[in-house]
Amino acid sequence: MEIIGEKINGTRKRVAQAIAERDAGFIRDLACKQAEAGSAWLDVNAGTHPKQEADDLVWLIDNIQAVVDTPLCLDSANPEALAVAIKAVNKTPIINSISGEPQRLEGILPLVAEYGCRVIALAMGEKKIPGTTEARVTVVHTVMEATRLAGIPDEHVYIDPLAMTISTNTQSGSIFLETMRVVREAYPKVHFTAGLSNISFGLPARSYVNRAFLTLTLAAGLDSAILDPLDRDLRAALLAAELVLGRDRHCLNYTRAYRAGVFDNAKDKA
Ligand code: THG
Repeated sequence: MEIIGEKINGTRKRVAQAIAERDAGFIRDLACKQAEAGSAWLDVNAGTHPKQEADDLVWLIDNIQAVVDTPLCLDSANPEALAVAIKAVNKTPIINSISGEPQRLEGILPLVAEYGCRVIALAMGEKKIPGTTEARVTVVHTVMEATRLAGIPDEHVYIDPLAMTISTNTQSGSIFLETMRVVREAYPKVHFTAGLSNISFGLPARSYVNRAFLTLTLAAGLDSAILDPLDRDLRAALLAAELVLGRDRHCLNYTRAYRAGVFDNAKDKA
């Protein structure tokens, strides 16, 4: 599974501060640490200042690319900011994200097609996040019709069925899994992704919920996720799940990570 490192996100207080103060060292450090921890992509979100978003994104991108060559996942709903950011990247990025919203499709799909990007598509329309599997699948059909019309291959599309917190709807996990199952049947070539930690928002001991969700969604075919790669327990859960699912040839990833100290090795010996 491909890890999309989540930490460079301007909605986080410490990152917002670093952006405002142009604290390059803080951002570069986050980029290095997430790349070292095995991120295939780094999510870049400049936060919630629409007027400054393009400038902030380019500043973030320049600083990340000064220290790592991991490709980027440009996290913005703003077509103008994305059009500027896309010119600043060294490697073809993932655009995060489109949705069923016509404005977003019209503004962002031409960019995705022109630059040959991958794109994350949220299973939601203009406003509310649909509460049922059926309604989410309906949105996915709309989005897939638009991506195909724009000439984007299905294998460049990452469907995000939307992980919503279980604390306000106990069915959130099963709606996610069921949406994945139905979409996978209709579009076998698309990828899947999720903002993993949303699932546990508002609950105590969140990391257990995140790990259970990751394990179950991996078994159901999740092949990428936006998560904290510096969470060692989460990475250990990921390595163990992929091992059990037969996706780790000669157990190399698992044993290498063990030797690198990703697991709580002391507990293992007790
Ligand atoms: N789907 C897609 N993109 C997304 C999301 C999604 N992008 C944003 C978000 N959701 C995923 N990214 C993050 C980034 C950081 C944190 C959570 C999700 C995070 N949260 C801390 C927490 O949860 O405790 C609190 C903030 C902090 O540390 O300051 O760090 O669903 N396509």
